[in-house]
Amino acid sequence: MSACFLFVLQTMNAQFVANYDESKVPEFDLPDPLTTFSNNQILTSASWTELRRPELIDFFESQVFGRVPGTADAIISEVIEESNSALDGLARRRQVKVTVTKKGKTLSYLILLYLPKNIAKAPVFLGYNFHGNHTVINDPAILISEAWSLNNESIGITNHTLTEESRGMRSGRWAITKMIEAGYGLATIYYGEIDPDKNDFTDGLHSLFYAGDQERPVKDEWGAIGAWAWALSRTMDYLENNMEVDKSRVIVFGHSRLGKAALWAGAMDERFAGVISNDSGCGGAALSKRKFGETVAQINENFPYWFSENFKKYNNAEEDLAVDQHELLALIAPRPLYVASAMEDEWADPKGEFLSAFYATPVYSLFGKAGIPSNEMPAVNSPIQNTVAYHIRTGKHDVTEYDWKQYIKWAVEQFD
Ligand code: GTR
Repeated sequence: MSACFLFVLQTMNAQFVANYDESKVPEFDLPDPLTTFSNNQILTSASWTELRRPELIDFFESQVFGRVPGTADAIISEVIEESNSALDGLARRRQVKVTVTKKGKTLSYLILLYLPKNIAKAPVFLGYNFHGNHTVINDPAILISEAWSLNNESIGITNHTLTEESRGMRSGRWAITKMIEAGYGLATIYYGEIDPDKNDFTDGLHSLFYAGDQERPVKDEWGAIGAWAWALSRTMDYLENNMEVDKSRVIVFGHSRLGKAALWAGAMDERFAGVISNDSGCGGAALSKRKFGETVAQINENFPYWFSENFKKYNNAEEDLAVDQHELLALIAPRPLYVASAMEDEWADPKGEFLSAFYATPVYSLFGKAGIPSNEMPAVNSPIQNTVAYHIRTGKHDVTEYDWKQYIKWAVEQFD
């Protein structure tokens, strides 16, 4: 075999090998959330809010998630289905169609809302689901979305189409009865209705916002995560005006890629009273500069449409990033924040998720709020529940009953 041929073969086979070895984590300088880009110390909560918070938002917008190019021309919402006796009489159910109009184009999505029956104004958890509202609980009244879906044969989704077969199949990820019993409601949306999770910018929300013959976002404009985050805020617009919801207690939740979207929405939009990141990993809670598990280059290669085009500048160049993800978390301060990891979810770098919450803590301290007290990870299944909360549980990348049990307990303590 010629040397040249061998080289080509080796290059083709040059596959990314994730680092899962703590001793191979590079030395890195973590930016100080309390030092501005022009090197000024932030000593008060007021100067955090006036100086540091805006420049960090600006950086995450232009370099990481991308900016939203403008506002919608109109947004209307209508209740298209409701019941005052859902889930065996425990809850009220509302299905609300939201229609966004921009430059004559429209995009509609459905919010599925369950509210505890005996509470006039309920706090709610708001979160996207991966495979349609009808998957979150076995309730025959839930409408099935016609939007494109990733296939998932384990829950009966083939041909990128949602069907009856997957009704209730993701109920294990949504402890709805437990939420209702604790006095909380749930608002959920199928994320594929906002932007289908594929490398195609001609569909979904982005396509409404193009100027002239634009066909994809420009370098500092939003990717899919930016679009998903934007629609969480539009859903907050709706919830704010819903008399059955306590708008001062809307907690945005998300798992994995949708955890990244929840963090970004919660960072930007201070109407979210709290934020929960479940296994959000790279581009979510995990520190990028550790390069442990999924890296910036990997995520941008596998999902080139999730972040802004600018974020690709940091592929294999995390040291050039003027921020790290602990500063995304810090943008949520002083509001309650829960970061959770799973033992077997090494790809998401549990330690990096934990340290990120730890390094966001000085900003919470500035507001007199308790964060993560030490850089020693807590034992498995032993949550730390302060204003900043963290747990690592046994098991895989998933949302489990254990996770919701902790979130509900913490929410009740923080918000009641
Ligand atoms: C993975 C991706 C992660 C995470 C995950 C998920 O393939 O690499 O960043 O977002 O998907 O959303 O389940």
